[in-house]
Order: sequence, then C-alpha cells, then structure tokens
Amino acid sequence: MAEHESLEFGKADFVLLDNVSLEEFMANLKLRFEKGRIYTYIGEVVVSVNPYRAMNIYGRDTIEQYKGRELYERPPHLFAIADAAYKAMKRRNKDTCIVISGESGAGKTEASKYIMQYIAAITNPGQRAEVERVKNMLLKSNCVLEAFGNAKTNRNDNSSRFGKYMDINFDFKGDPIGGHINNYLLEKSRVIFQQEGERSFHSFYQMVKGGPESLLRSLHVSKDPTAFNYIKVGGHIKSTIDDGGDFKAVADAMKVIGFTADELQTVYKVLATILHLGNLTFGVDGDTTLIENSKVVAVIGDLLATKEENVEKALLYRTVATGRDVIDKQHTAQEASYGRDALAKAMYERMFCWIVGRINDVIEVKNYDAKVHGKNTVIGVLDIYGFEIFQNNSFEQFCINYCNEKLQQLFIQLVLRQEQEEYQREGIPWKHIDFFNNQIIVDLVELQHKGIFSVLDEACMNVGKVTDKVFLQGLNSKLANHAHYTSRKVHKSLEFDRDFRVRHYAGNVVYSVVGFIDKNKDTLFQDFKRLLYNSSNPVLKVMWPEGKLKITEVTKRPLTAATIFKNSMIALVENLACKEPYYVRCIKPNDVKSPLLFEHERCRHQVEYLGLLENVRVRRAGFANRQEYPRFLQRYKMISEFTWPNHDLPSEKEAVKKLLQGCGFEQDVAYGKTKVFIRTPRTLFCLEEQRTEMVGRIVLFLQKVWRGTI
Ligand code: AD9
Ligand code: MG
Repeated sequence: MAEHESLEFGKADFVLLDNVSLEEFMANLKLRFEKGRIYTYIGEVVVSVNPYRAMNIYGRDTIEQYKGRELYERPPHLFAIADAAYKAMKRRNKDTCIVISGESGAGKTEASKYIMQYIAAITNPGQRAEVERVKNMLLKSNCVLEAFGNAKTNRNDNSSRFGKYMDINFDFKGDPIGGHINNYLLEKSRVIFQQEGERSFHSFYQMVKGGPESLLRSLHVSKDPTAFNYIKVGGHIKSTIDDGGDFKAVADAMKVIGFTADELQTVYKVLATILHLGNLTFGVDGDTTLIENSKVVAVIGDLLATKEENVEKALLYRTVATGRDVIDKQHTAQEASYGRDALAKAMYERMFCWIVGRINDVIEVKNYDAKVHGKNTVIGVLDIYGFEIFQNNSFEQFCINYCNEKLQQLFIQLVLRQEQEEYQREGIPWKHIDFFNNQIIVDLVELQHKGIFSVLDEACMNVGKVTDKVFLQGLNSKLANHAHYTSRKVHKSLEFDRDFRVRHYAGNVVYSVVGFIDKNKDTLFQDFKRLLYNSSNPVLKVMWPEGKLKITEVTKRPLTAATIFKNSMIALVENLACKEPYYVRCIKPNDVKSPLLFEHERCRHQVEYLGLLENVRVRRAGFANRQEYPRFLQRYKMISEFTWPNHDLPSEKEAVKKLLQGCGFEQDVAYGKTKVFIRTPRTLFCLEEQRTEMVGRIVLFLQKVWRGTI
C-alpha cells in the first residue's frame, strides 16, 4: 500500500480491491492508466501498462524517493521492485532476478533499461573508478545490442529480435563489479526477408543513412536503402527512429566499450557484404550456373579481404567428400541463391554473437577473490521477446511463443513456491489455490519423442528429401488428439498441407510449416565457413573458427536450431529458478501506440492469460502484507502507548504483538519467526490512518513546544 496515493487514482495494489473480480480488476487498471498511474502492484509483482508517451517519473528526484524504501511506502514503481531486488541481494546475500514479461510492444525493454539505470544510480556512493567503468559499460551495451538485435515489426517499432538475460555482479559492498550477457536465438531470417510494413535490423539503416561519406564510399554502399534488396522487402524504410543520429551514438558507445577501429571497420564491412550479397543474382548458361552481376563479387572479395575468385567459387560450388576423393559440385541457380541467403544470415548472426562476446570480455568480473571479499552476488535482468501472433507465423514465432510458455510456467511455479516457502519458513499454515497450469503446452512443444520439436528433429534426420509437408503429416499423426493441438481435420480455416494450430496460454496461433525444416537444419555450406576463416582480416577470421576444418574432417551433424533453443531455454529457466525472483508484468493497452486508448478487450485478454487475477487471489488467500518486526515497529510505534516512544518488552516481536492487540487487530494477523503477517489490506489501511493522525498530533505538539505555548 502506498501512503502517498489517494483513492482518486484507484487502488495502488490489486489486493486492495473490495472484490477480486475481472470487472473490478479492469476498472482499476483503466482508471489508473487514465490518471497516468501506469504501475500497480499485486503484492510484490509490478503490473505495468505501456503509456506510449514520455513520463516524467524516471528522473534523479524520483530515484531518490525510492532509494532504500519499502514497497508500500511509495507509489508503485519499477524502481521499488529494483530496490527490493537490490536490498534482498545486499541484506540477505541472495542472488535475485527480475523477470519482465508481456507481449510484443508491452514495454519490457524500456522497463529493463529503467531498472538498470536505477541500479546504476543508487550504487557506488564511494565513486570508485572501476565500479563507474563497469556501470558505464553495462548501460552503454544496451544501445549497441538494440542497434544490432532490434527491428521495426508490425507490433513494435523497436522490437527485440533476440532474447537477453543480463547478470550484474555485485561485490560485498553492493557495488556492481561486472556482468554477463546471455543472448538467445536472434531472428536472423529478418536479414533476408521482412513482412510487409517491417524492417530489417536497425544497424543496416543506421549505417546507410548515418555513415560518413568516406566510409560508405569505401564500402561501395550508396546512401539509398532502397538500393539494397535485403533491406527493402518490407517496404517500410522510414520509421519513427532517427537512424542517422543513432549511427553516431552506437559507434561512440562501441568505442567506449572498447571496440577497436579495426573491429568497427569489420562490423561495417560485414553489414556492407550482406547488403551486396542481397543484390547478387544467378543465371544459367547451358549447364553452367553463373553470377549475373559479377562486379558485386569483386566488391565482396574486397570487403572480406579475400580473392574475388574464392568468393565466386564458394557461391557457385560445393566441395563434397566422396570416400577419399574431394570434388567440386556445381550448384543450380536455386541452390546458389539458397547458399547466398544462408551466408547472409549466418554472417549477421555470427557478428551479433561476436559483439555480445566482446561486450562480455569487457564487463566480465575480474580479480575478485571470494575468499578475501566474500560472496559475489548477482541480480539478473531478463528481457526477452514477447508473445507474438502475426498474420503469418513461422518457426521463429514458434520458438518465441514456446519461450513465453516456459516463462509463464516459471511464474506459476515461483509465485506459488515463493508464497509457500515463506509461510513454511515463518511457520504459518497455508492453503492451496488453483492456477491454469500451462505445463501441458510446454510438454506439447518440448517433450522427448512426442513433442513438436522432437517430431521436427526426426523429420530433419531423415535422409533424402524431407519436406515441410512430411513434417506436418508427422505432427498430425502424433498429436491429433492433443487438447492444445489442432490440425486441418478439426479446423476448417487451416490449410491442409501448410498449417497447424497451437492453443497457447496466451491465445491460439496458426503456424505455417513452410520453412520449418530448413530453419531447423540451419545448414551453411562448409565452403563459406572456410572462405571466411581464410580471410586475411583477423577480426573476421575469429568469428569463423570452424572454417579451420578440412572438408574430410567435418563429420559431426550439428545440433538443430530447435534443440539448441530448447536447451538454452531449459538452462535459462534453471538459472532463474535458483534465484529470488521479482516480476514485472507488462500490458499493451492498444495496437495503435496511442497514449490515450485503453482497449478494454485487448487488456482483459492479457490480464486473463497472464494469470493476474489468480495472482491476486493467491496473494489474498494468504496474507496481503508482511513486514519484518523491527521495520513494522519503527513505522507504527507511535500509535500505541506500549511502544511509544520506546517499549520495555523482551523482543520486538512481543512489542508488535502488544501493539496489534491494543488496536484490536489480533484476529487478522499471524506472527512468523521474523515477520508479522497481515491478512487483509484493510488492517494495514487502518494502521496507516492511525499513524497519519498520530504524526499530525505529534507535529502539532512539537510546534506548540517550540512556540513555548506548552
Ligand atoms: V518486444 O517483445 O521486444 O517486441 P517490448 O520490449 O515489450 O516489445 P518496448 O519496451 O520496446 O516493448 O516498448 C515499445 C515502445 O513503447 C517503446 O519503444 C516506447 O515507445 C513505448 N514505451 C514502453 N514503455 C514505456 C515507458 N515506460 N514510457 C514511455 C514507453 N514509453
Ligand atoms: Mg523488447
């Protein structure tokens, strides 16, 4: 409960609702949104509604108001959650994490940035240079990662097309001493194709529009983005983003982080190579496949610091080992186009991972001796792509939505578990509340042998020509009876040989299987890996270590994209589960990015699938509020004669008991080992009211004393 919030702005915590019904929940959410109160609590969970306008609530003065305070002392805010995670980490030596979830465009990335800014602002009071350096790097890394990993989609002008989990490490003083970024599945298909109305990654437009003349000249790149096939497919080159200005900001950030001039040049060369690759076309002359615009090949050879003929050969031929012989097999024009696209995607993805790796080199914790300094603790911040439903949903949306299922599952487990554990720890009885458990959908995707990923991997293992259609038949035969899977047999709107539908926790999504096999196999001809490894540009070479292998040495079948993603999600969830979690649940109020519109139906849907109402019920079934005894006493001691100004009871727990008995709240509270638990919010309200009244009286009394009238 926030003492400074009046009821005019609705209830600051949904547990304070008179009745827990969807109607009341929605009415409160709407009222608060319309009054510019975008944050509301459910206990320790922050529900946030995207305001779609600049809010004056993130400045230095606001930070000061939240620093070191308890949640209920101030109006709901992200800063309060960040502070709670920080305090838990510092006071109790706990690793904590902040999980930010919500659909695409709901405000996760913005929230993660504000949280990081807050943590940076409240730490390092001693101004230690090394800590300042680390903080600066952590903050600077955001703009670099967004440039290379975000893009305009039809849902969000700055949509994260990769998942990000960032650990911030703290020393025993509670100051950041380093960090580590894990990145998850970049949507690399965007490099070669975008749906109508969308763009490729910001980095391309930034370079083309903002790169200095001399740079562009050296890259043979014109200032016109429409000159490049790969980045004009979506037709929406213009956006609300200032690409030109961002180019400089990103370049500066990269320099500060420590990217060398050669490294930056290589990044631009990779971007330019991809742009040129997109303009290459293949034709045939009799039996020969050829490149129609060979001048472009010369440019690419130059950019990749390799010979033009090597580039040409890698694009047109494939080296295959047949027994002991090695032969060059010519591609058809179609195969060559496929290879070109695969190369463009792979080069971008590699470069992205390399950039993350370079940032990690710089921010990694160095010279920390736990024996000398005590445990180094961590706050993790998770900002991952939100649930997506597009007109056309493919493998990428499938992975993204699976990831959201995993996170929802974690939320269910942790929110319940955390409550349960706290009651147990404090020795208080607890009763169970039912949630919709989405484990069944997680299983549908990831179960060994039976899940969609397994069926996909099996299809990809088959020798011979496997098609997406064969994969779909496999799904239909194995999963026809699954409650969350629908095939054409059941649903008329689906296309027989193309679609399947999954009933996700957040809604139904129809996936088109076109491209699933290909994206899962994720093949890149070895010839390209060798080409890039043999470049005389050392920075490029580092990105392609496996190009070192000779054709006869490459035997192992690489893991499929689905398996890699599944494993990384399982590892992520395990990592989060062993930390103390704090949640931010983001809601997108409308589809038109309007600051004024609260689309009731849209919001209701999100409230339902995020399980927010159940969350309120769990919170209320237990105790709406809990506070450690000393803290409670400090706040309310003035309302009881037994505790004001000091008490003579044997412990703080006894003093709190005496205070609450005196006020007649005995029935509504329980006494744990270290905390007092208050069941209904009304009790806390009354306590707050009495406190306010007493503070008023005390002030009046003191004024009189000062004036000498007493
Ligand atoms: V996605 O799953 O990566 O596609 P996000 O990350 O949930 O999505 P994002 O944080 O990028 O959404 O927010 C989308 C846009 O909403 C931002 O670019 C801002 O224009 C706007 N936004 C979000 N949060 C705030 C805020 N607290 N204040 C002002 C905001 N604007
Ligand atoms: Mg985002």
